[in-house]
Parts: sequence; C-alpha cells; structure tokens
Amino acid sequence: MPFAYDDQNIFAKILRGEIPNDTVLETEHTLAFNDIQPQAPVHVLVIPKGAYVCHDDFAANASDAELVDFMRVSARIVAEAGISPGDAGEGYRTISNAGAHGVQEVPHYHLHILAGRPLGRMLA
Ligand code: IU
Repeated sequence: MPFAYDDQNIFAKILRGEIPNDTVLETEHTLAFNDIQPQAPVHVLVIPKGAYVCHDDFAANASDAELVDFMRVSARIVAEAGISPGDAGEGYRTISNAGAHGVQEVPHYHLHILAGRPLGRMLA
C-alpha cells in the first residue's frame, strides 16, 4: 500500500520556507537542522527534501541520488560535530521513529543524531 503523505506536516512547511529552522547543512536533496527541543547537546534532524513518511518509505522509494545524499549528509553532520568514534570522538546515536508504536510525531521521514552526553542503553 502506498504511503499517504500529509503535506501540511511541520517539516513540509519548513521545506517550503513557511516556517524558519536552524539549518546545519543543506544539499540538493537533504536538509539538516537543529531540533527545536534538543534532548542532548547535539540533536540534529536530517530530512530528505522529498515527500517520504518514514524510514521504510524513504529506503524503498527514494532514488539512489536521494539515498546517497541523505547518508552522506548524516556522515558530514557527525564528522563536523567531532563525535565519530573514527575520529576518537565520544560517539552518538541515530534514531528514526516510525508510526504509532515508534511514537513518530512528525510524519516526514527524519533521522535524529544525538550526542554530547552519555545516552544510556536504549533499545526501547
Ligand atoms: P519524532 O521522531 O517524530 O517523534 O520527533 C519529532 C522531532 O521534531 C522532535 O524531536 C521535535 O522536538 C522536533 N521538532 C522540531 O525540531 N521542530 C518543530 O517545529 C517540531 C518538532 I513541531
């Protein structure tokens, strides 16, 4: 079944420039901005510019160019924040909530990047 995308969601409005955001990085297909209610010293949201509802919608239906751009932007956020274990940083967590049980508040696909404090063990 195809995903029903609500183009009135807050991230769609941000992408249309109707609502301001604290941009960290923008590319052709991807926008990264600071979360308005940060849960850690680093809390960046990475979103595709295309209309995708959640992770599996994006992963299944986005173009190769969109997928690669999204992943590269996420890597640049981590690199520029100095939090990569590969750079002897203290690490980070990526999260993507989907649907009701995932407690997804905004129905436009987004990846949370959290860092800057011990995040604890969290699988649920
Ligand atoms: P979730 O994964 O859909 O549950 O998280 C949505 C996030 O979007 C959450 O961390 C909010 O603080 C964040 N957010 C935002 O950055 N700007 C907004 O205008 C709104 C929510 I509404």
